Amino acid sequence: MYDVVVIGAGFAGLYSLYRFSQAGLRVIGFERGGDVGGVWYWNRYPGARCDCESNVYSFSFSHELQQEWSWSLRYSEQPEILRYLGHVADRFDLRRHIRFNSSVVAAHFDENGHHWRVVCSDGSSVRARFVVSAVGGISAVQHGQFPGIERFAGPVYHTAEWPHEGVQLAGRRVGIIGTGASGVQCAAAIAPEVRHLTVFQRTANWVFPVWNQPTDPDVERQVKEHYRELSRASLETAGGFPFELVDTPALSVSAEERSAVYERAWKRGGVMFMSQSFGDLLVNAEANETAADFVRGHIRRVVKDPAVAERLIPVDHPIGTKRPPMDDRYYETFNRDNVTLVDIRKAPIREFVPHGIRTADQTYELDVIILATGFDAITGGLTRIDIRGRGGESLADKWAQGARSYLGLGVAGFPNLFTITGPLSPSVLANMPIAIEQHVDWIAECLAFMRQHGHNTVEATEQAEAQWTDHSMQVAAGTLFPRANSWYHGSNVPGKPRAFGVYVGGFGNYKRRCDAEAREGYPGFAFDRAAGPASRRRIP
Ligand code: N01
Repeated sequence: MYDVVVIGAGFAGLYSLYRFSQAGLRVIGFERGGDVGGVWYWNRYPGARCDCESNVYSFSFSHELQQEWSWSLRYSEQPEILRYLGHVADRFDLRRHIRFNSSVVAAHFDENGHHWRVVCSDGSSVRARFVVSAVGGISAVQHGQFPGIERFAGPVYHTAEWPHEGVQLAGRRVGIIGTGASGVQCAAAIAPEVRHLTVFQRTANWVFPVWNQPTDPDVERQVKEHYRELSRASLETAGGFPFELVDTPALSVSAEERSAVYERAWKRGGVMFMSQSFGDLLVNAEANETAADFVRGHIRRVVKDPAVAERLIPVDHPIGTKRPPMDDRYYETFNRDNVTLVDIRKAPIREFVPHGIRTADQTYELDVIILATGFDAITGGLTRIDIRGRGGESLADKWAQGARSYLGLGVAGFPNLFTITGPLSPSVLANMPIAIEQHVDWIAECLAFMRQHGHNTVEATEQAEAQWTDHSMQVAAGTLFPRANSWYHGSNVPGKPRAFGVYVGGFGNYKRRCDAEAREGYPGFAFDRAAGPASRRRIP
């Protein structure tokens, strides 16, 4: 019997295995990939790069690791991040805990024995007192369900299932479906080498530049000197980055000043465009419109064909309410003679045919098709596993009308199950490695508390779960996020109920809430609950 099963060996899985094994627990990790890396193992499409700055999109738990690793670029590309995670696994000897090429297909809680039985796709199983999900919020691939896909004569690749040996795209006619973060990066990267690129766009997105460049040695030196303070500061801020959001309202300054602020923030790039310009862009539609107007101007200036520029300008969602893709070359890509932008909102894809894609008004001849069609995000990684808690209740059934969770960490009725960066935690709206470390540390502390008090089981109470779920929905309802159709709500997955899946109240606030929960003896959790629906403890 293990103490802890960890599902997944990306950032979250690796740190879990490190932290729990250091605490003397018997751990085992299951990873469906052939090596560590998680999303960085799978998403090998050309142009795959992190949209957070490398020196903060990395672990902070080891000062030595921070000091010895050097990032070559301000925003790292996928191969370098994968090398980093491989280095972490080696440096802390974590691979010995992991079974690779092992997909967890089921986890059932045994109420009498107080343990989980975890089953893999090869039929093998283990028992463990705790299951810690490190499956990630953006790991369950969505292929888009296109009629006739099997009739297409050429290869079809999803960006998150990219062949490890690479793909020969030079000289070929390539179609790419999807203009989210993956599609945007991929399209910009492959356009110079393919014979022709056809971008099938259903929803135009606001794309921000990152101004990527080689790491400045002076910046690196300063960061390394101050890593401890930077990491500590990141735990307190709204985004999990070592800077606070600017809080000036956009309409409180003159139009000239506003333009100058946007210009400066645009030049800083990436998430800075919104977080370092004005504080009300995601809560005030009029303020948001001023930022949108700035980016519209940029698109119209860069894209030479005015009709194409208009097609690239989002019309259906406020800026920032869908995750903005980030790329330095995307808009310029549409000035190339070998690139065509197709509006499939106007003329939808009807079917794949042997030599291409037929839309409502035309057939596009293609040799290769790339699906950049995204993920069943936030919940899909968990609901695709047959997870059953008390009374055999299935997690997928419980979440059929939307995810319910206490702090995104625990689910009522599912004892001894923890979900790292789970639904209704800040997850994808925070700097992931920092958010992951905060969750894993919190779980490790909870397990130590249980050991100290002789508890066998822990689970979120129904009441705490209901309060947190309602609170998370209310916070989201006070923002502009509900005005977009996005994977934040599950609206990209046919049949998935629309429910906001992320806590948008800020990472720092969230962490303070988690700290209080632990400090007060876990009032929102029940320990050693007897079988039956009633929770023993109440949230004050
Ligand atoms: O997925 P997406 P993604 N027919 O869901 C379209 C992270 N990430 O892989 O908007 C036609 O954003 C869909 O259209 P619409 C990041 O958090 C991080 O790009 O639903 N089109 C959309 O354009 C990101 O947000 C990095 O109308 C269809 C696209 O496909 C998240 O992963 C890099 C369709 C999917 O966009 C997901 O990004 C890359 C259909 N049937 C990704 N189905 C970093 O830098 C879907 N689409 C860290």
